[in-house]
Formats: sequence, structure tokens, C-alpha cells
Amino acid sequence: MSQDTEHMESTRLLQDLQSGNRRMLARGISWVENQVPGYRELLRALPADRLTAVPVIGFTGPPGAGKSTLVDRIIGEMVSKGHKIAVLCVDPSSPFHYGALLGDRVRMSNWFNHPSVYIRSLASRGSLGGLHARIIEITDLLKAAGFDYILVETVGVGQSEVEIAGLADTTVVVLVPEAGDEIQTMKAGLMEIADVFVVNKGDRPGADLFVRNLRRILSPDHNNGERAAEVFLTTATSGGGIDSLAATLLLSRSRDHKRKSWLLAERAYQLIVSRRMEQVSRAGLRQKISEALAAHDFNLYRFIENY
Ligand SMILES: Nc1nc2c(ncn2[C@@H]2O[C@H](COP(=O)(O)OP(=O)(O)OP(=O)(O)O)[C@@H](O)[C@H]2O)c(=O)[nH]1
Ligand SMILES: [Mg+2]
Repeated sequence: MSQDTEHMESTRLLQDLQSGNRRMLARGISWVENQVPGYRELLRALPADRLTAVPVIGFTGPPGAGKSTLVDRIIGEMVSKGHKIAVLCVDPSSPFHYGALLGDRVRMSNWFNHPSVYIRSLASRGSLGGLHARIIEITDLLKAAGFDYILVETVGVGQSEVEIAGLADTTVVVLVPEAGDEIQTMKAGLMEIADVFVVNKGDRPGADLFVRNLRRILSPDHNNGERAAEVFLTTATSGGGIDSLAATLLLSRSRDHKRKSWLLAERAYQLIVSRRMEQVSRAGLRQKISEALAAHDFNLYRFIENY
């Protein structure tokens, strides 16, 4: 594509996408996913007011905690109040976890054809490189496409829950009562990123006790006097406790200036890392190294200086 054609295409795509054309939205997302020429132009043209006004709510927590079931319920609450909702399901931990993707489809199947709901699964295709940058870019496309709230589900393992904090205006950490014993040793990272804790599977034994313990641990006395995250008890399967959780999430807004700068800096960091790494691939490195080895005085440190 010539630059002019790229410009025209991305301008038209943005207009169509803003007018609510789902097919064009899907095309925009695949432009971003596959870094099709013109995608940067598209991102640069996104309207600033939408990007700052639409809240992203991130749901993270261990596999099977009930995140998808909860999101399904939250969609119900938000749609009943007249909102348009986009949902992004990401599983960065297991590239070939098709079961989870299928599961999300089944659990959110109520909403797949609803005019106010757009659901998209994002697979990492075996590589973590750039995934966070792609999620950031896709959530921004969704904001431009006229949704009122963007819900993002990620499985919380290792680093991913910390990174979702930079993505979401409100981070919801979903736990189950069985996590009670772990709570004392819960990773500091998880405690810090949560704006809201949900103890789901409230129908299981020990749920009330777990909620009490969690509230105690989170109280300002235990928390250097800082604002404590709210704790909700839910039973996503039956809908128990969902209305008050949803009421809080509906109040999610882009935050004060300091928090906003922090969030944008996190996003900028992910985007810059992704761009810098674009030219670097293992396959490419193997090829170049195999050529460079022929020279006999190969030095790894001199070699990488060209990157
Ligand atoms: N008993 C009980 N089961 C629940 C509850 N919420 C969800 N489940 C069940 O827990 C299982 C996992 O639910 P999901 O919503 O797929 O959990 P998830 O956290 O999205 O799972 P992954 O995306 O695979 O990490 C399903 O069988 C749900 O029916 C609940 O409140 N109580
Ligand atoms: Mg899920």
C-alpha cells in the first residue's frame, strides 16, 4: 500500500468503526493484531476525548475463579442500564488454551449476538512479545467504537496481574474462599493492584470468614493508612452479590491527574518496549548468528550492539 492509500484506508476504517460498524471494528482489531500497514496511522487518529472518557475495567485472578461467569453477570447489569459493553478475553499464560476460549464463548453465549455487546478473545499465539501493547491498542479502538465500558479478562499468573494494572482504570481481583490460607502470603503485587476484591463462589464453605479476614488485612491499620480496596462477596453462578459489585464498577472513571499520568506512563512503557522489539525475532537472530559464526572471531557482545 502506498502511504496515501494507507491514509485513506485508515481514515475510512476509523469513520466506519466510529459509526458502530462491527465488521469494520473487527477489521481494525485484526489490523492491530497483525500490525497491518496503516495501523499506526489509525491509532494516531483516535479521538482523544473517547480515549480518556471510557473506563477500562480489568478482571484478573487464578484460573477457574469465576472471572468469565462474573463478567457475564456484570454485562447483564450494565446492559440493563442501557450501556454498550465491549469485552476482551486474554489468556497470556497458555497460548494453546483453546478450552478457555471455548469456555468463555459458552459462558458468555447469552451476549454473543446482543446489539449492545461485543466480545472478542485474544490469543497470544505462542509469543508473549508485544501482547500487552496489542491489548492497550485494541482497548483504545474499542473506546473509539462507542462502547461505554471495556471489560478485560486476564488469567492472573505471574507477571500478568501486575501488568493489567497499567491497562485498567479499575482492577478487580477475583479470588475464591479456598484461597483463604494463601491470603496471608498473598503476593504483595496482587494486593497493590486491586481496586476491588471479589470473593466469588460465595456458596462455598468459609466464604464469609474469608471476606472478614480479607477486610481486616486490607483495613487502613494494616495498610500504611492508605485507602483500602473494597471487598465484595459474590456467587456468580446464581447472581448473588452482583448488583452491588456492578453499582461500584459503573462508577469507574478515569482517575485524578496523578493516577492518570501513572496509567499512561505504564501504557507508554509497554508500547515503547513493543516497538523497540519489533525488529528482533529469535528466528532472525538464529539466521544472523549462524552467518556471523563463519567469521570465527564471533563475539556475542559485539553482535548484539547492532540491535
Ligand atoms: N459454586 C460456584 N461455582 C462457580 C461460581 N462462579 C463460577 N463457578 C464455576 O467455576 C467454573 C469456572 O468458572 P469461569 O467463569 O470459567 O472461571 P474463570 O476464572 O473465567 O476461568 P479461566 O478463564 O479458565 O481462568 C465454572 O464451572 C463455573 O460454573 C460460583 O459463584 N459458585
Ligand atoms: Mg475465563
